Amino acid sequence: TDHLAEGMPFNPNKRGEHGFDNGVQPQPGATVEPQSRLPTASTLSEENQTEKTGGVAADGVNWTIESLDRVRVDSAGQVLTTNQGVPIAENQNSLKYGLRGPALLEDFILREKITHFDHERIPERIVHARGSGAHGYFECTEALTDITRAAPFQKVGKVTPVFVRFSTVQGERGSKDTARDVRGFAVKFYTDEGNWDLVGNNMPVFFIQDAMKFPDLVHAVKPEPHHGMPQAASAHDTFWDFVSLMPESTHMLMWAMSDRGIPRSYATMQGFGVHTFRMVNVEGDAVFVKFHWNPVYGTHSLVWDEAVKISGADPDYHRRDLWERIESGAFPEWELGIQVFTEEQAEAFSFDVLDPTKIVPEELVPLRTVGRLVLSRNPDNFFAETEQVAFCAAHIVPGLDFSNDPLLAGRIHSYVDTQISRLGGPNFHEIPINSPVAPVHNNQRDGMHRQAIHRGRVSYEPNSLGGGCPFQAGAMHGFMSVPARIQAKEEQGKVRAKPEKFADHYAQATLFYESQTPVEQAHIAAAFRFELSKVTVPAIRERMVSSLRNASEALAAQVAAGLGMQELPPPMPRALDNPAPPEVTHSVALSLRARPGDRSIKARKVAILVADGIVGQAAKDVHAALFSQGAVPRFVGPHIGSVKTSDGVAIDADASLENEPGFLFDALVLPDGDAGVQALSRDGHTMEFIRDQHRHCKPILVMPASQALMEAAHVPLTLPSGEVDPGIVQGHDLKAFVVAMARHRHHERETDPPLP
Ligand code: HDE
Repeated sequence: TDHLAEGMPFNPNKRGEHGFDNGVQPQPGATVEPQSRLPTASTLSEENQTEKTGGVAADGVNWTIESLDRVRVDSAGQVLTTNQGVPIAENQNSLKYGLRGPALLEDFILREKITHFDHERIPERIVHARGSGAHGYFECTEALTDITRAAPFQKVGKVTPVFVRFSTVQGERGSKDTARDVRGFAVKFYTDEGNWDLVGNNMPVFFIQDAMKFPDLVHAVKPEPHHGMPQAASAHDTFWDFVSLMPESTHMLMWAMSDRGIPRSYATMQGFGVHTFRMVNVEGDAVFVKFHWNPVYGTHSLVWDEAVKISGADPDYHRRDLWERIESGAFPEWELGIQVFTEEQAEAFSFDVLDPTKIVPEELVPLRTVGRLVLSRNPDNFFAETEQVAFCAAHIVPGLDFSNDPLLAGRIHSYVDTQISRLGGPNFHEIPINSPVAPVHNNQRDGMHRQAIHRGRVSYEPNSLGGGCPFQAGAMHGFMSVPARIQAKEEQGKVRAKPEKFADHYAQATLFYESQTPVEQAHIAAAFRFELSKVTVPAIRERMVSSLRNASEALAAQVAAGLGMQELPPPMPRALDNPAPPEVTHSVALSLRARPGDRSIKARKVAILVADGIVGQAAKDVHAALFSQGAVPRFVGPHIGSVKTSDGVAIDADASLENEPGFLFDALVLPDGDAGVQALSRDGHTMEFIRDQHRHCKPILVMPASQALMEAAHVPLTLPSGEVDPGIVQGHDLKAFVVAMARHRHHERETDPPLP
């Protein structure tokens, strides 16, 4: 109002118009600095308090926060207006002729409101429609100047802001989080030299070798076209029909059917760039590189029965988990590992590094940890940020380059193309979440929804009227493709075919399966059994088992038995009879057990059951102890609200047995106090709660009076073998309970089928 009073229009939301001095009115006649995107002192993250938590983001500079400030809108204390800024006097009634008369066409306020509403939705992503994102930063921990000139890797301590989106693949935007599926792991680095999108998955290989097959794969896995089922599931005929006819998908199927397909949290899964990329140094020398994200919290998964139940009680399970971790300050974090190898090394490998159905085993080329990724801030608006973010495999920066992976080649085209229809035109790079922090200058003009107001009359190059600007950066500064020689043999010419090593479809499927622990192997067999049992056409089930025989006879036999097959079908004929012997036949790194993480109990959700008559102090003590170690303990009772404890200690239940069932928690504490235990045992929810916790192999602390609860739920205190169950801690031994929790799950308790 001060500005208006002085007769000068000024919109504090558009500080960019007047430079960075927010709130300072431009003086009449003063030259206004064009908006700069360089960081100012105020972008230091020490001042990056999040409004929701009041917490301070971890060290580092986050330029995106500054660059997005110019578009953030906060309506607190503001008058309601139309999109033209016209104040609206009344927002309850449309304009009518008389109290009971017809609504009037001239009501531009109603028409604007309804018209905007009619267009609120945009098309969902054709794949990866359901996702969740967060802001954060990448910090370089090892300078890579010897192999790349890419900005994020130039100096130890260099911080690059990022936006990351995780997703499922098959389900639609409103589907559940805990489907058995691949997860997307897409990272947008806002580097000093433009945006780099590392659009990866939580599995290091893919179903197909060539982009030509991608629409077929997606059509096969998506809900079947006649009836639109199933949602967020691959367990149906068309998917298994397709993959059983595509033996190249066998390796990826192993990953997808493993526990990787049902992660516990986005924060506890790995990420991979999948394709082989290149890094290029200032001299122009190139090496091959593979990208790995390894979670500091370790790799942890759900069990299938749990995933199914969660999808009913909380379809937003992973979204909520990501949001809550960040709000509570338990920032998800990953290390970036790279595998670096030369083209000559690659030629000697038994597999082709251009084949995206193959990994480079870590035993062959070890991982180098070169940085860390921290997610420290939730978006302000889901649509504006998470929905409108546009990742493109084509977005790379100087110092990086593609390889000739034929799947990657198709992706380089696909992503920009899809954004044009999804986001409504070619200017999607101007949507705030997508706009780079590096300055953008070129002669592209116009198009739908253009934001930039280009000055001058020059929009071509070469020009003299604009002093030749914007000018070419030259080889020292600009992006340069690696002048890699194409290794096509003269006589090959243009071909539609694959190199020979692509034809080995099984060696690495075998490697993966053989490298799993017995528990993981059992889960893979159970997942194949479940998925194929949903297939209605017997010939498809048989074809899949016949293909599996080439990867593992043991696995194929178990799956066949689980499907009630009388005898094994003959193995599928192989494309390549004598593939080159693999360098590595057992890779510890492929098991989830290889990365237990920091072994803390941070962010773990623990239910402490309470009811009238329990011993309040004991429950409070456990709560305090778990909280102090970073866990998220919650009192769960027959109803929310106050609990009358036997010792008069005040406890408020913040969840009920009905609204937060047992499978939503990582661990369980059963209380002391006979009266309270009796009250709990009268509630069927309690029994289900305990049985699910036990069945899903979770740690349980059983205080003395609650032995009776365990008995009432028919849950044994020992393992099926009769030995002590290390996941069940009796008494008040909190230390032992925390140790049991650090192990996450106690699979030695597991039986298939589960105990009655
Ligand atoms: Fe994607 N993929 N993809 N993909 N992909 C899309 O882009 C595509 C592939 C991946 O959070 C789409 O914006 C083709 C591999 C992620 O917004 C689309 C091929 C990998 C995401 C597309 C592949 C991925 C996508 C859909 C084979 C792992 C979500 C909407 C040639 C390395 C990104 C969109 C986000 C999204 C095309 C294969 C990862 C249609 C043509 C391999 C994480 O452009």
